[in-house]
Amino acid sequence: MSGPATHCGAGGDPEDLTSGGSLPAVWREHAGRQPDRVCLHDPDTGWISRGELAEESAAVAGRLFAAGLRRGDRVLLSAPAGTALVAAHVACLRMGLVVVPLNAALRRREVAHIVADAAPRGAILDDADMRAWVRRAAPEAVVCTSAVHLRSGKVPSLDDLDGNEPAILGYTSGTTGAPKGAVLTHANLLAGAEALRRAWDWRDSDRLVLALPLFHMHGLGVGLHGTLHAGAAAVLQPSFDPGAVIDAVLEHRATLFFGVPTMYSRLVTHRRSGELAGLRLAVSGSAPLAAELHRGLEAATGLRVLERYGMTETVMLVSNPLDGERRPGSVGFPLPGVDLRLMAPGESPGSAPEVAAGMSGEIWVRGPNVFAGYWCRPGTGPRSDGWFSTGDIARRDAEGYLYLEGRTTEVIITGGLNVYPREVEEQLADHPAIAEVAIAGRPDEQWGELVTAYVVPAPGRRTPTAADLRSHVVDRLARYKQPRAVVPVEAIPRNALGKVQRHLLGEVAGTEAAAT
Ligand code: MCA
Repeated sequence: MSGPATHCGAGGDPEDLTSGGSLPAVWREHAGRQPDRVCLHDPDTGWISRGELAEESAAVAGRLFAAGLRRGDRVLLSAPAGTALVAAHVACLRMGLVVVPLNAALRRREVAHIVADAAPRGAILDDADMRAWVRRAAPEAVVCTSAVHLRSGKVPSLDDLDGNEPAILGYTSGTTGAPKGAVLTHANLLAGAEALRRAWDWRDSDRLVLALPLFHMHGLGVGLHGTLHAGAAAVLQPSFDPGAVIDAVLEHRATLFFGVPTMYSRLVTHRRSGELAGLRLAVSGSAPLAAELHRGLEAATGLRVLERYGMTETVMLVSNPLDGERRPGSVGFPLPGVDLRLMAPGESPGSAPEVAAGMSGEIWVRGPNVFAGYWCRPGTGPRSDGWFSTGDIARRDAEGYLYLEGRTTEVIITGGLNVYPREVEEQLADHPAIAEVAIAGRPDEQWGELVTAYVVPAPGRRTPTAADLRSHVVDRLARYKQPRAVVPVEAIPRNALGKVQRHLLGEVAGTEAAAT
């Protein structure tokens, strides 16, 4: 390579990433051109075509409209991946409703927070508990298991969206422990999908095995939107099972697979992992892929996994090249349209030049994919000039490859899901056997990091086990946020201001009391 590369993927003018108008406008064009071409496979109902998805989503839009939902209204969506969920999602986007995807693992307290914040007027929720919680928290909202249970009605105006209209409210936690909603516009979603189409040469002949949940940016904004935008097809799986993924790759002659590192660590040890060799591209994201796992996958399958980096707030930002070297441990180069700068602590674009090559800096980004801001939190999110500080730290090597090195926030990433220590600590603080508790991630081969509780036991009490702590928070925290290990400590290390020094927790730890 001659000199540092700046962008990943095949050319194109970054400015025209949103020239299609909106995802629904592009989908409509695909359906109009080749209505019979298949686009989604559901394990229960089989393939549906572009035309069928267009018809089905229009019918759902008619039902939602008849139920009183109007442009700009927020609608909670949560169900296992399948064509019914996709039709509901597509219907909402087509008629200008704002989708609020909900992780099915969330518990009552977590759901109540989102309902209070987003003030939804509708909810399509597969889980009965979730429906009951939402009904209690938002008695006026239209709540149903599936849109087919709503009365049918006249189809409202579809696909005539302005790029600046909100499309998705994606809840993501912050250092405060209270999740906030990232407002992604139609232009953001389109720019995100178009950048990936160009970078990964996503073609209408591609078939993706999609075993990621459709309530996070990875499965939804990358997997589903990318597929429909490219006019390609996806084989949906309601949960991740390595054998089922391999079967689907063979049966449907799939060309693409996207996963989090925990999925790849399970695939690599599967006795039939070699049968993934037919894929043209396997992509990893949401958490760092260990260089060793990258090499192990190549040995087992012949695939050089392509690692990329993104966030709920920005769709995708950086990717290893499709053609050219994919470096283990690196996330590659900025995607088309993404302006990226590495800034020294306390500096920001405009206030100082970038850090020198080889030096670490905080990642700042700008581009048509970067979200509009956090819902109802003026003054937060991107600056008025569009720059957004990601909270991630990285360095570039001499050839421009980007390496993630850490975070300015304290988020733990377990199995590709973000957990914020403060939120877990707040829920454990009233446990009777706990005097003090601090939460941190511990390295783990399968999960990446394990949510670990460092506990100072209350006087006269034994250190609680991980099972004790889990049962204490069973109704308050999704299972993936619950501590998997407990380490007794004599004191929680704090700085002069009383702030927990999480990086020192490992050093003050005594004997481990319990782990799962
Ligand atoms: C499940 N469990 C977990 C997790 N998932 N614990 C910690 N971390 C997790 N991620 C719990 C289960 O509740 C269960 O607990 C126990 O672990 C074993 O469950 P198991 O059946 O083995 O797990 P699974 O159902 O197979 O799920 C593992 C998974 C899943 C497939 C890796 O976590 C997953 O789909 N992760 C991907 C999430 C994702 O889409 N992230 C993208 C975020 P118990 O035994 O107590 O019941 S978007 C993003 O990050 C950005 C934008 C980006 O760049 O992509």
